[in-house]
Amino acid sequence: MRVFVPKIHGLHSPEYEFNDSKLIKYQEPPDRIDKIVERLSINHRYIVTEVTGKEKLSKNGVHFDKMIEIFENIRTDKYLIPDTFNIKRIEKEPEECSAKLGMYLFDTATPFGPNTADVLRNSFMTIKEAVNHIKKTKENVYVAIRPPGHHAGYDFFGGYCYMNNAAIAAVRLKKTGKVAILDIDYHHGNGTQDIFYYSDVLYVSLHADPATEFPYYWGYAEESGEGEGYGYNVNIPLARGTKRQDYLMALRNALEIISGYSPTFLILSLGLDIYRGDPLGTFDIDRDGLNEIGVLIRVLGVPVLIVQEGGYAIDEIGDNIEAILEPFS
Ligand code: OKP
Ligand code: ZN
Repeated sequence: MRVFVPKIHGLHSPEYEFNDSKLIKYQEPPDRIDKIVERLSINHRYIVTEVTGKEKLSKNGVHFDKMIEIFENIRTDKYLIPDTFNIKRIEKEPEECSAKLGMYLFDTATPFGPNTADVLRNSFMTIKEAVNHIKKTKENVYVAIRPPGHHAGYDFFGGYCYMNNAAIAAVRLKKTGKVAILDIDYHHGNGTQDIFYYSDVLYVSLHADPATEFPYYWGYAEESGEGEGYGYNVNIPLARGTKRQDYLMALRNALEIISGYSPTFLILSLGLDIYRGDPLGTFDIDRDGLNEIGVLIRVLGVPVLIVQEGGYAIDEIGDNIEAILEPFS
């Protein structure tokens, strides 16, 4: 299987995030992806391509222009964590960079640094190359990318995410067929849901119940989509501590819905934070469980674009990625 990696992702590397009323070490560091790439590079089933190119963010096809313009124009010598949020959503732009970011940011875990915009430009190019490859070959592709994307909506960002990698791919793939997105990250993909809420791109998410887990204000089962999108948003919230067998049962239901939609392409938002040893998750899914998840999804027989989202058990991330990708490779 082909693997695409944004070459300069490591230039986005905040030191801290503000979490649970404390300043803590940033939980989404470069070695997440470095460890994955290191492992797949020595496995003959994978051909790893580092993407060096960059693409202007304005052509992303998904996000609100004003938010993207702010990303393009931030000038800073340190990682900014805004302290004020635009909950009234006024459109006037303040002068201070931190306050500009606060217009669209929804949490305190998403610092914006000197090279963040450049890394996003490189991410965008990487997504485009992966999309071109799957379009041309109809073969499964894996994008080993960070920062992740599924919490970035049309006009908001947060949860370590700035731009929605999976959504950017979906919009492009939609030009040649029907697209479904399956999100198995531990956290609800509120950004992806938001972007496709009014459209018939099918979004199905298995995630921890928002009543107890981030992102708290999205991800309930009654959020079904609206207008053209009605019925095409499917949330399956699961209790903290959900065990492998219960998870797999819920996954079979999710796959039944996807199979009924007959997509031309499937995008898999892959969060390895469903693994039992993950510091941010609580699900009880072991490494064999990850492999079984891969097997069940693979059985759909649809070409899959796999996009990396979360996964913070860094010492085990190499073993975990191999376990889940093996059926697709
Ligand atoms: C990103 B992805 C909870 C704070 C949560 C952000 C978590 C982002 C997860 N009190 N902080 O979905 O893996
Ligand atoms: Zn997550």
